[in-house]
Amino acid sequence: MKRTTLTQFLIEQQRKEQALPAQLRLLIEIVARACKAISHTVNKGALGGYLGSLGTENVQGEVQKKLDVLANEILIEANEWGGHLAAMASEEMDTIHRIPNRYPKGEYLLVYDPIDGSSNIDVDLSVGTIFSVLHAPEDSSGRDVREEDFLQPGTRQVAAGYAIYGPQTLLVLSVGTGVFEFTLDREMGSWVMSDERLTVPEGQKEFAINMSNYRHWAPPMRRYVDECLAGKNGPRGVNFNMRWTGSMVADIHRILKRGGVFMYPWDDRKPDMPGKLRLMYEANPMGYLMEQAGGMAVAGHERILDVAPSKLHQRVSVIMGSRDEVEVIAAYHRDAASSQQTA
Ligand code: AHM
Ligand code: MG
Repeated sequence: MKRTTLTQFLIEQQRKEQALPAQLRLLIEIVARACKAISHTVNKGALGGYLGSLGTENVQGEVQKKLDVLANEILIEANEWGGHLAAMASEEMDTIHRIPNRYPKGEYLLVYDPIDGSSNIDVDLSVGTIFSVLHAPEDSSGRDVREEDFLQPGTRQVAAGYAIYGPQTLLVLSVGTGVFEFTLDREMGSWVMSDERLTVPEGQKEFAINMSNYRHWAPPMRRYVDECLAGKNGPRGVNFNMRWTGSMVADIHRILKRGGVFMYPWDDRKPDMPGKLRLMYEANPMGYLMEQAGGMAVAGHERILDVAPSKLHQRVSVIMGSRDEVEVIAAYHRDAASSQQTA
């Protein structure tokens, strides 16, 4: 079997597809290298003293795990000297991280969730790193990058991906020319392509949602899940399966490979919050990958990538996966919205 490494793939994308400027290629190589280091740290677990919480909270009031903070530092150290970034931002930092003046600055903004699914770290379930890349606005050159410069809709992403630290360590990536998967070859220390041009299958009757929140959901979500649970004898006329890992990367990866739908909708536990998951470094990069793989990603009836962010850590309702199922759920949201209008 011909082995294509990540480096070869990126060079080919740069040459043939003209999809990849040199700085963006460097950025992806560096993020991929940092993910190798994070994978090594995740693997060491208790042996490295890396499990457990730090006793601190991030800006969103969530308890930080040691690995959240460590992985965040690994990504900063790997990226800040390369000359490809104007600034970065992450789930674990209150505000943006500017590139220190001792390093050259580049044209890209990197936004990431260093460890997604943190609650799974200590029980040895899959976790991952999610990242999204944007262009710094043209008018930001020659001045300090500001938080507002990051507030661009997901349609403006030029690349996105995730690493998943599971039974295998994988990197799943898109630079706007489809979705490609690479497996970490630990002996060689390289990422080797293991799946190309991923397409989200349709017709898979499987949904992923935290069912314990059922009583808090809005009517269109309950309608959809009720119909799934009713199975063969219900309105859908078919039995559904359910899976929930509690790590978005793991659930999304399964759906990219075998279809189905992932949902973390708005609920009334915190009615003023549009959802639990974060737009800029969870929903947008995953939505971009889904769309690049032929799937669909909505926040109800609105496309996630069209949502205009008003703050860095903005949250959003998330429904994404196989086009056929997401369309059903989006239609239920449209129905509910139009019957509210006519009431
Ligand atoms: P995290 O980035 O702090 O780990 O939070 C995000 C995670 C997602 O990976 C997952 O889909 C969701 O939160 C799980 O939430 P819950 O614990 O409510 O099921
Ligand atoms: Mg997360």
